Amino acid sequence: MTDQRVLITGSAGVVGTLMRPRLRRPGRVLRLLDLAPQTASDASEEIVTASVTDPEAMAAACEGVDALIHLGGHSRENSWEATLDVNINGTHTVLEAARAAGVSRVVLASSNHAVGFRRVDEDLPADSSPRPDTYYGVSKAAIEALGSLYHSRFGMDVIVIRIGSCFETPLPLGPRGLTTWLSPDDGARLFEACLAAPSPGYRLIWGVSDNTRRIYSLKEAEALGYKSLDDAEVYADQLADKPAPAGIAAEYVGGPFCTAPLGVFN
Ligand code: 15L
Repeated sequence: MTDQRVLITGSAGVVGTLMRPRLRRPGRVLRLLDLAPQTASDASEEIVTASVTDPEAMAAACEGVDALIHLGGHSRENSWEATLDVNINGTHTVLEAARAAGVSRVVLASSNHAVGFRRVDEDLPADSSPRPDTYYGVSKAAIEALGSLYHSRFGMDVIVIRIGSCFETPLPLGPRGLTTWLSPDDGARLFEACLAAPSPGYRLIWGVSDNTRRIYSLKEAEALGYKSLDDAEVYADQLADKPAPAGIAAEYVGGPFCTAPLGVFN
C-alpha cells in the first residue's frame, strides 16, 4: 500500500509546529510547506520552502497529495493589503491548486475571530454567521466561504475549523485561555478526525478542548469523531492572580482583538 501523503501549509507556524510531531504516523508522509526554512527529520517528511501565494509552487506541492491541512497565512492582525494577499488570495491559490491536483480532502484553519463580535453569553453553534473583529477575522470568514464554494462547486470534502487558541498551554493567554484553549494533543485528535471522517462534505466546526469554561459548541466536531481529552481548568490556579478580561474584551468572543487597532500588525 502506498503511503498517505498529507500536505501541511504553514508547518513552521505556531499551530504547524505543534501539529508536526503529533500528526506523524506509520504509513504517512507529511509534506511540510512554509516560507521559513525547515529540515526533514527522516524520509517520512518532505520539505517545501514556498509561499501559499505562489500558484506554481502550490501546484507542485499538491502533486500526489491525499489530504491538505491549510494553516498558512498571517495568524494575527496585519495591514489590509497583507491580509488580502496572504490569507484570502493565498487560500484561493491553495484551493485552486488542490482542486487541479485532485486533492479531495482539505482542512482549513479559521479562527474564533471570524465571529469575534459575537457575545460570549450567546449560543455559539459552529455555524454562527460571521461577525469578524479585525481584518484578520474578515479573512477567516472569507476562508470559510471559499471552502464552502470549493465543496459546492467541485465536490471536495472541506472541513473548516474555527480554532480557539492553540498553544502548548493556556498560560500565555491569561484567563481568557481557560475558555478558548485547544490543547495541542486535542488539536491533533481533531485534525485526525477531520482526515478520517467518511465523506464529510462541507463542515464548519469549532476547535477547542472540552474546557470547564468552554463557550463554543463541541457537538459539530464530535459528530466528525473528535473527542477532547483535555481541559484548560487544570491551569486555573496558575492564572488566578492574572487580570481577567474587562469591558468589551470580556463581553465578546474575540477578547482583546475587538479593540486592537485595525490593520496594525501586533
Ligand atoms: C487566533 O486566531 C490567533 O491566530 C492566535 O494567535 C490567538 O491569538 C487566538 O486567535 C486567540 O484568540 O487566542
